[in-house]
Amino acid sequence: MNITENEEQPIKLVIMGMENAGKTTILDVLTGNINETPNRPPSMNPTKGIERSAILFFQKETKVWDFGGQETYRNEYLANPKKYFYSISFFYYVVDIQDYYRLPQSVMYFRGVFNMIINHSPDAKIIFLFHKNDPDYVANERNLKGKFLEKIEPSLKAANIPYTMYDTTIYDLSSIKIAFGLDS
Ligand SMILES: Nc1nc2c(ncn2[C@@H]2O[C@H](COP(=O)(O)OP(=O)(O)OP(=O)(O)O)[C@@H](O)[C@H]2O)c(=O)[nH]1
Ligand SMILES: [Mg+2]
Repeated sequence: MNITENEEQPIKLVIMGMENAGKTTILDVLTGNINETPNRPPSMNPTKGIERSAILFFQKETKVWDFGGQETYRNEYLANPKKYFYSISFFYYVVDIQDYYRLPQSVMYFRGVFNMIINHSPDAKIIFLFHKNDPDYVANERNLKGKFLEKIEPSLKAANIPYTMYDTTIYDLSSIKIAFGLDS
């Protein structure tokens, strides 16, 4: 795809990760649905399938695809990659760093979607959000961020794919905005 074609199409930004990781909450911060620091995690419903919306991202009209992370949906995406993984410019992968039990599944899910990205959107920019990095969360010896990276970095390096990462929490809205290039 050349640059001209690219500019004519709206940018496609995808956000994926396990169920309950915080994807929809993160998008609510970007759209202003959440505009002040909450006292406790807001009550959210699991996303059914994919929810599409639009945001301004680096001053450009951008289509956002919020991929609900429950198991049946995850299986569906991986079984039908051509339907979901085309023309992605930005691929955000959210890891809940407080969710010890889902970490191995999150590693597996990332591996699955990473293969699809390589095949269908090899130019996608990959961004990890290590989310629920709450101020009162004591990063104990479990170090889920380190464990996740240890498992997936070899594949990223072998494929020579660049990536960036951010630590985010709803208790610091700017941590989320910065990860999407908005304010400071
Ligand atoms: N402690 C904490 N909880 C959070 C944070 N962000 C989101 N949550 C909570 O995490 C839960 C799940 O949030 P959602 O945004 O619905 O998660 P999701 O990734 O969209 O889940 P699916 O739609 O099922 O894939 C909700 O109870 C949120 O309030 C955070 O930074 N810290
Ligand atoms: Mg959701």
